[in-house]
Amino acid sequence: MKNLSSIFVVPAAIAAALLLSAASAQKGGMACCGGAMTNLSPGDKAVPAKQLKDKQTASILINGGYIPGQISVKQGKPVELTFTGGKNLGCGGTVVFRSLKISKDVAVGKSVVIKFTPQTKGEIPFTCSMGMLQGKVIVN
Ligand SMILES: [Cu+2]
Repeated sequence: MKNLSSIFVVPAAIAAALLLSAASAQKGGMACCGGAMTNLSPGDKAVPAKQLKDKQTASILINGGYIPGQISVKQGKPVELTFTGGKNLGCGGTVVFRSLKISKDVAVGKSVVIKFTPQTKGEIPFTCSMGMLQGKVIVN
């Protein structure tokens, strides 16, 4: 029986590895997020940050992607983004704003707040540690 089970397990592992490498090759990136991630792109709708008196805030769930994947903010006003780790966090547990030199870790069920003040209009991308999960802050 021991021999029989190993005969079945090995081909299954090879098939899974082939599927994973094929999926990552299609996206042209590294396999840091594995096959579990479903929402790798930021989507096409920006959600406006909540405007408070002296800051603007938004909450983003990391669960197979960023939900929402795009947040619009106003130039020159402090931004506070709360990232929360969902069950399907994967390597999304590190949030990187490369252009702002910000990198913070978050665990499943926990939150981390990232603060900055956008000085120029345009887009500020954020990613997972290896750049597969992508989101952006749009500064208006
Ligand atoms: Cu990743």
